Amino acid sequence: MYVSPIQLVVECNHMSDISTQERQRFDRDGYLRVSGLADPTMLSAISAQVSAELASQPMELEIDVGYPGAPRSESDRGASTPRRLLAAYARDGAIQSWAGVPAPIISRLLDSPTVWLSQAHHNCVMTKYPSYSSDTLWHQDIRFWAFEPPHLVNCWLALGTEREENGGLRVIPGSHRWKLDPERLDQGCFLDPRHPENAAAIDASIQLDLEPGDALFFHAGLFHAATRNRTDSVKLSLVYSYHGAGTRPVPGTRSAALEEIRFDC
Ligand SMILES: O=C(O)CCC(=O)C(=O)O
Repeated sequence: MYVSPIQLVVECNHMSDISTQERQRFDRDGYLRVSGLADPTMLSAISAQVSAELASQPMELEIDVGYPGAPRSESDRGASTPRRLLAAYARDGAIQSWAGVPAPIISRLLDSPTVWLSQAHHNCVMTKYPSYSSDTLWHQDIRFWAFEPPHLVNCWLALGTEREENGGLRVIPGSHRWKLDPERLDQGCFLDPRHPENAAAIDASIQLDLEPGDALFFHAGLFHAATRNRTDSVKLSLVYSYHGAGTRPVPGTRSAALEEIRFDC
């Protein structure tokens, strides 16, 4: 059941903004990197809270996603490796306060004075541990979400350095604008890399390196992928998803199951 979110209205943090050129680049490419959006004080507060909660429920495990490289069964080594700390916004503290910082940028990207944070999707700290992490194949986040129209933007905050070797994100620029032939997808709705059009698009993909405190905004329809973490340190990223006033979760679906948080920008 969709619960009216009216009582959860939060003021935007007006310190963050983007230029017209950045907005145009986002429309064209489907992503925008904003360096140092989390200042050092905010970043260390978020990182301290995340470190303190690394073992706290609710969480999703690598074994639950079952991606290539993940432990297969509960008796496998690494079976208890976390993949995501869930319900991030409800964890309060710095993790929650952060949600207001990207909101004015989302407002500009979606051309909507009000923006809504979905607690039903992402709303998590992505954890990527050495040894037992997995590969995320090429996908659009929106594939299993139900919003009309399906315009959402993720804000991915890097708590540490993100590179190819620790499983940082790759994207296919402009793929959020594709009119996609369903034959290009496999049964899990991942891009089938054997399809010639997909192979060419994957060749043109780019790695998005991030520094601690950088925020990556990307459209939920943008194809992205990431490998497992081949370093010795865990990679941590705080991820929220937002939509504007013209988009609503479809009643009766998982996307409408949790209250949304409204930001007036
Ligand atoms: O960190 C990764 O492997 C990518 C995660 C991702 O794209 C997702 O959960 O939608």
